[in-house]
Amino acid sequence: MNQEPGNSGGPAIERFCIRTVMAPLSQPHKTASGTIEAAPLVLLDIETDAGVTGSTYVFVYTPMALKPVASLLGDLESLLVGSAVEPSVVSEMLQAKFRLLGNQGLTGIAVAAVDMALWDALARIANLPLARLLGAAPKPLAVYDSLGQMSPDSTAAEVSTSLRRGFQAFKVKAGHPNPVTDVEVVRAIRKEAGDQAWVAADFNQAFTATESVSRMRLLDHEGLAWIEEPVRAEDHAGHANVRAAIATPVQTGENWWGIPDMAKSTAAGASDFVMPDAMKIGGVTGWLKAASLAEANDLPVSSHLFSEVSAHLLAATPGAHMLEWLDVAGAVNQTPLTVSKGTVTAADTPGSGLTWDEKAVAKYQA
Ligand code: SMN
Ligand code: MG
Repeated sequence: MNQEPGNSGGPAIERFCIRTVMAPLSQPHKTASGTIEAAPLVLLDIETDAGVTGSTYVFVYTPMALKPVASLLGDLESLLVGSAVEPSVVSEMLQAKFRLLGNQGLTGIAVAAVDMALWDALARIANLPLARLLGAAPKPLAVYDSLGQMSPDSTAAEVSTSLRRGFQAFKVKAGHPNPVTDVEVVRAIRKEAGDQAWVAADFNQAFTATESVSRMRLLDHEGLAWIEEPVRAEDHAGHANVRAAIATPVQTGENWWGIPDMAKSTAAGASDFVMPDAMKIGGVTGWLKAASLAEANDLPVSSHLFSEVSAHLLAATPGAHMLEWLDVAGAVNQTPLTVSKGTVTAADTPGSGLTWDEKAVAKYQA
């Protein structure tokens, strides 16, 4: 029997504030499966009767998804006003409501947005950083700079800048038309950052298992920390086949819609590492379930995008591995993470690391 969010006498939801922005990126982010020119974000603030507001954002990949997600959140507001600030219960109830439609895509995004905003509200009501609310504490986390698909020379220039900012680890979007370019890019990073630099690569689902294995014949001896999404995200057997055929560890998870997808992937032995996306996995509530499943399968856990909340989540995750830095919300967040000696640490302040720059939000309103 699914719980309905009651009014347990604790804080309750009063209203939503929903805004859509196109947040500029430091540069367009090119992948083997498409380019992100700017970050389409839906900002969600949930005001509670405790006088505290929980904030989050969701990254919706394409401007076409901004209005539908905002509209869906508007409908959820009508449903949730007066409900208790109980994100686990609210997420379960909403997922039950979307059972027939499915909790993937726009519905999954909307439910995750509500979940992350409610957890932020809970942390602020408790006057705790989210990591402490989850039973841990902010701590230094290994971080990598997530670079787009560029030429070897452009990549080297980016790495040079990144090194000055304190990064010591780098991921590149591989899958260049000429496979040799992938090798040249990795070697350009090593030339700039040192032979022992941590380097990963991402195929972004662009190839068949056969094509991936063939490409990895060139990359497999470059000491990559991982090759990410070598085949379509939902092709768990394909991931496992590539994993069996190459020496480089396989990484995947950013496109799992909730725990069911993760369970299929781990059951298939699809990867050596996992990287749930805080939004697609189901917000904080989904992440906590994913962290448990990863621990049960002895799989190191990294994050995907959503660096602010991920810095809290990884601090509370056994087997935390790497935090991805791709600053999609930097243009509208006044309290960004800072990188120091290859690590980031969430601020020991209430919430999950977001304070809107209202002038910027207005400037970039979509
Ligand atoms: C990625 C995908 C889509 C948008 C930005 C980044 C990439 C990653 O797969 O792992 O960061
Ligand atoms: Mg990726």
